[in-house]
Amino acid sequence: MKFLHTSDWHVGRTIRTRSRIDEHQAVFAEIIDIAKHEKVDAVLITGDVFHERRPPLEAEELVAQTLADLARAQIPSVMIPGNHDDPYCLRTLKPLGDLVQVHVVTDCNVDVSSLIVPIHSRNGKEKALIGCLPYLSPHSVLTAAEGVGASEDVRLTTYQSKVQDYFRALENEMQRTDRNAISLVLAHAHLAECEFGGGEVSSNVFPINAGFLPAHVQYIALGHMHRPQAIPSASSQARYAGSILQMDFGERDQKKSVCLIEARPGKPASVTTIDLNKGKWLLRRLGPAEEILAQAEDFVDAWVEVVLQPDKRTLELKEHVLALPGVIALRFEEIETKNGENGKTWKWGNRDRPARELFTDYYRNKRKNDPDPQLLALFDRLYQEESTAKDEG
Ligand SMILES: [Mn+2]
Repeated sequence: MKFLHTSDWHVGRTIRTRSRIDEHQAVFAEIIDIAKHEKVDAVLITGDVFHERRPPLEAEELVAQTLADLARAQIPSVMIPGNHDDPYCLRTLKPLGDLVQVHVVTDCNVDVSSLIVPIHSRNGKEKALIGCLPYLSPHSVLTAAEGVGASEDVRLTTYQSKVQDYFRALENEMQRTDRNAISLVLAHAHLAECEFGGGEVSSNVFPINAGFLPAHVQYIALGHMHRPQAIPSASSQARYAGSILQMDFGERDQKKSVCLIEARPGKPASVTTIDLNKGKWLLRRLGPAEEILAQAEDFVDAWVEVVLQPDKRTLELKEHVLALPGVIALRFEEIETKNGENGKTWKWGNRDRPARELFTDYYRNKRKNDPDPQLLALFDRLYQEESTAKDEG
């Protein structure tokens, strides 16, 4: 049987306030074409379907449309929520989805059998079991007693052992249901040994180890990391399909793809990746304003972050650079300069300096003395609160 694994759609995501819904639409058309062309038996979607817990209506509409297109082509789909998704939001797709083989698994019920979706091959001769583990948030896994008052280490190990239990129960149940079926597992998780490859590392997602993953299934479809990658340390064949668009400038060098899995009962699956070509490229261009303006042609089908090297024409040309189509961010190159007075090295631009240090500088500058420790502690606390609130989860 053949399956297409795709992940981290993040529909509704904007880039510097610009909509990307057209790009999502184009890349979904591309994915549907691949699924049809390869005649896959199902499309597997491993979470972060939406970027926000309350996605904009146009995002919901596009996801419903995409799943309907697959259903119309007689291609079942299996979907789990990721850490960005609100399971309740995905559950709204379920009542109608159930009628057309759009399988949405959102709840880690006590009844493990509800996490297993059977898929039959087109000729009806083969059967696959898709074991689904929706994203397990620490909040939903740790009871109040285990959460409150426990140290971070204890919370982490308690969480990890529970996730391991879930995987074990799922694998056992799959074997019990049908030992001879093709076995695939879907999960959305942060594997500690992997490279994130995106700008969204969240402190609210606890890492797990590849050793927790089921050891005797034919393929584990993973979601969360935006860089497509295999997990060599896992006992079963496992992959992150990665996101389908370059989501932010941190992903600008990544070619995006989907995974094609071909599996026969009892044999190792063969896995290949198929490149995705729709969506804009994210570019970062460094140089003096005049040079950047000369590259305008390259920016037509891209989102561009410009890093200006200041020169005598910068002020005059900066607005023209910002007005180029595709340019959505502009900053200045950080240049090290020697401060004559005390010989200290300062960076031109403060992006890499800790906030506390910047605040201290500001305070010294205004008040001509150092901030007292109480004030610094207050600053730290407020800064922490503010940064956590901004955390994308
Ligand atoms: Mn994601």
